[in-house]
Amino acid sequence: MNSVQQTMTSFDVMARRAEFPILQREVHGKPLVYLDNAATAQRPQCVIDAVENYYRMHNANVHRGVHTLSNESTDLYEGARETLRAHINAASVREIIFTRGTTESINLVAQSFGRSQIKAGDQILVSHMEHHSNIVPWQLLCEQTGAELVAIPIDEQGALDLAALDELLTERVKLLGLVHISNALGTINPVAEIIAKAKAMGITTLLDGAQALPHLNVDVQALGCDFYCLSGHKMYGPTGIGVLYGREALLDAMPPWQGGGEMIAEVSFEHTVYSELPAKFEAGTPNMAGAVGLGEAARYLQRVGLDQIAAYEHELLEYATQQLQEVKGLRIIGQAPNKASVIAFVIDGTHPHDLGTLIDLEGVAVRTGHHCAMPVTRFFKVPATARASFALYNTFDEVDRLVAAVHKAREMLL
Ligand code: C6P
Repeated sequence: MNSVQQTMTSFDVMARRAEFPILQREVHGKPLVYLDNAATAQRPQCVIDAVENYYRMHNANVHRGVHTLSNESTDLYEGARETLRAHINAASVREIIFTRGTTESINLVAQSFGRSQIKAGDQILVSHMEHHSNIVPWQLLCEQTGAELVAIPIDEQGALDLAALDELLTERVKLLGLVHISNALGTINPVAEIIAKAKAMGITTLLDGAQALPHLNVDVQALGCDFYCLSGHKMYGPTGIGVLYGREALLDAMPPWQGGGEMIAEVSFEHTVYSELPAKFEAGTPNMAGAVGLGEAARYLQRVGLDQIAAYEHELLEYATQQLQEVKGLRIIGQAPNKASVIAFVIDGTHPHDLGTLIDLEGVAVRTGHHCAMPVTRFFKVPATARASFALYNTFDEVDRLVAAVHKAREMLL
């Protein structure tokens, strides 16, 4: 570990590492360096235990039985909802809808809110740095309604063009959908400020928080957004579970998206009465174990402390940025002043996929590709990037391993 950096932080990264069993494994005979956290983070033992314990001791369908296991399962599931409510400071558990993840949360808003509120001629404003999950659901809605999708430009650093945004915020915009932290660039957008402007114009706002939850304290009431979407697996929780936060008045007025069990109060062939929130938007047997694991992940983040995590990851980001910039011909894609711990890069004369394959041989996992944000790679005129994304368990030694692997790969390829 770099001794200067070591003295800068009091964050006990070795204690954190011990909580993640997968970090003990080797890849290609070398200790694993996992730097693909933006794609999915690893799970701590407490989350694995919570899921296992749920299946071993409490598994039963929720809200359906009078028997003991069903009641226990319901209590655990609803307890997780309360944990998530508190974690993002929503006003009520009625505002926390369990979904499969960010993608499903955005699709729910597009199809339920969008189809009932957005019409031909309206505009939906997103940004040029969105993940496909915050582009394609709106394109589908535009095809269905005749609305128009408009993108806020970005600049060469990978920051939003705020002057252009001001011009684009017109009466025609009915919904603004913005990524909180970009997965492809690492940019942290000034979302509170932007939401305030949109709100003043009566525009409904949605934030894609998939990458924000593992790095930041998120307070949906302080942000003032109408909808906030997150994925469990990016914040050390299970896959297949996430949350849609929506302001209660909006969710109440929205029609159900999917029909089925548990989202109804009464059904006959003539007429169906829908359940109250949040059940109205949770058709079918939910992912109970996933919700329990996600609740535990939120508690884990609170125990470690998101402010401490953010400060430590910022040190890692600065060190890695400085070290990678020493590599000849390496260009970092995304150099906005306010960034989370994501570094996307290309090296002149090499293809990112070849780089990624050679880096893997050194036991270091990075993602290569367009990261489901093709407008970004197109904007920077690159076919793809290699992306190292850091989590609370990564170390300065691991940054050194990454940099050594990049140097070696470059020499082999050129
Ligand atoms: N980004 C990445 O490697 P889901 O798949 O629904 O959990 O999350 C989708 C999603 C939405 N928005 C942002 C900003 C994201 O980063 C992601 C997932 C992963 O960058 C997988 S493509």
